[in-house]
Amino acid sequence: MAPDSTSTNDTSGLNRKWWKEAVVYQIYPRSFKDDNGDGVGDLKGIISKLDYIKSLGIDVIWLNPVYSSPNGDNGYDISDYQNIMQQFGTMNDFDALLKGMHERGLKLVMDLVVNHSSDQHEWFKQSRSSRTNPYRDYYHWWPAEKGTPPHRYSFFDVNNEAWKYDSITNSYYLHYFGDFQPDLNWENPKVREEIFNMMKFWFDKGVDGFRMDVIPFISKDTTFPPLPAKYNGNFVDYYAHGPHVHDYLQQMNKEVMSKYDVMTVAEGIGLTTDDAHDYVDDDRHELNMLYHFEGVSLGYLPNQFKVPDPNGYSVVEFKKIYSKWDSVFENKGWGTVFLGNHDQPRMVTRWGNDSGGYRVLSSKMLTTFLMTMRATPYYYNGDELGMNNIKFDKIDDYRDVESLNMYKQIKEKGGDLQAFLNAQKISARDNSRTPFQWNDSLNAGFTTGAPWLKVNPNYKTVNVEAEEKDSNSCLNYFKKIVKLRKDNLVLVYGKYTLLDESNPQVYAYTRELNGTKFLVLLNFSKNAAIANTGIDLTNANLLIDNYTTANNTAALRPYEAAVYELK
Ligand code: TEU
Repeated sequence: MAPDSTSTNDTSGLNRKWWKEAVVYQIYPRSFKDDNGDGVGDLKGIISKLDYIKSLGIDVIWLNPVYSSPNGDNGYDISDYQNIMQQFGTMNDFDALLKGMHERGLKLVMDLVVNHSSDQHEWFKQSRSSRTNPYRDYYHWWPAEKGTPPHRYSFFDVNNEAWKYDSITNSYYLHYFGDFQPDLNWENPKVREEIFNMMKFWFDKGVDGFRMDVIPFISKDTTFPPLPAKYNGNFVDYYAHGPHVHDYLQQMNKEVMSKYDVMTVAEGIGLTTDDAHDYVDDDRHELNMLYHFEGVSLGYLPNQFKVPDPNGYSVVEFKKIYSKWDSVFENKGWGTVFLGNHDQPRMVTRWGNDSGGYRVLSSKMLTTFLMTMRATPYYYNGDELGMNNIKFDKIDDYRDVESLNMYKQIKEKGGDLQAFLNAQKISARDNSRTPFQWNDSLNAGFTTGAPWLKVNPNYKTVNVEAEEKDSNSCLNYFKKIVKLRKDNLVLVYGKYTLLDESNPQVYAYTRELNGTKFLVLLNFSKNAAIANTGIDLTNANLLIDNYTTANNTAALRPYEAAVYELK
């Protein structure tokens, strides 16, 4: 297909693009469906469920990494970028998966993890072997005779130290994540060339895009100056978003993306609204979209590791953040919206209410939010079932390197382990990584073996088979609202206007396009609430409501979500 072609004949003035109109559905392959009974999801498993995926009405699938990996961080530590992880299958399986998706009109977006590789990658094995090895400059090394390198924070290191001493060459190497995930040196043109060729390999196979892992981290100040005394923990300033990030992305676009009709989305860690346009505006020739962390960071206590505020989060703040990010792209660029992914807890637990009988209602309410914003929605597998956090009691149940190493760190420092475990019940990544719930048989129909991570015991009732039969299920609601979005361009491109800004319970907004006007009312609380929009709803046309009975008033029931067309 021609580069930059649109999905439509664009006479609308909307700058229409297929990736703006798409609903992206994220599949976590490790937990989706296990075909061979080893307890780990695989590509054949996904192939066996393609009809289910198609039935959702979504257009694009983002697949977490499936490349060869020792799995220190579930595939985010890649040892061969052009091969498939053994546990997941073979390249033939991959080709069959891509074919099966394309036959169904589904597009496939892969994960691009190029800030770091695995320490088992051949490049790193060579690099660490001697100071004169041709691969030495593929990574960041600090010779020990220069003294201890200036501190850099590492996400998954037990001591949060990103420099690791390697005795083979008496040097330290840099790892912003686990010590098994050495950072690649993007300053080296050979590294960039290798990565661009690898991207072409996948695009030539027909892959439709990349989600780019921690992409603002690829450029760093490689003189690694000591952190200033005033350092406030802002990654963007000292760790990432370095002097060449835009040069590298422009080079990548020119040499790779510009030659294909594909979509790209940055994991925009640390990026603010001030940075956004430089990454995604058409005339920058870099990426198409980014997803920011401002929304999902709300409601955690400051300066602590993902500890939820006991008072919950402020709905007024929530509205402010999403409205601000909408306005950034009012005239240029394009946004994204998400509430869950493999790094986040389950959406309904974190942003809705998974207790007191509110799981289904609040889950549908959040889905309504995601499907009615002016941004491409990224929807995480299992959220369409209203899956919630498993909330492990013991550290032994966790598999995630982030949780395990943070536990070790707190233990070594003599910190409060119980408080950590309590917080993890809300915020740990493994909450969203539990096996997908297909039916009420053994292990939720995910595997016939021993699942790599425990299955949420609520699978007996929360599962695809049961929800397909229930017209009021989360699943059927999801299909309905996806269709509503796909059928109404106003939900994609229409102007967004926030109403009743200071209402602490209700999120209300209109969407408008060419004379069509929709009103979205969302009660984010378990109490009844009034939406003070000043709009008379008597004659409004109710398009969807998460309660079975229509309402047509400003009075909202607990976690009610309603979308109206205004006459
Ligand atoms: O995530 C980067 C990242 O920001 C996370 O480490 C995040 O900060 C953390 O989950 C918050 O607790 C990406 C991937 O999405 C993640 O799965 C990987 O572990 C990480 O990069 C390293 O590749």
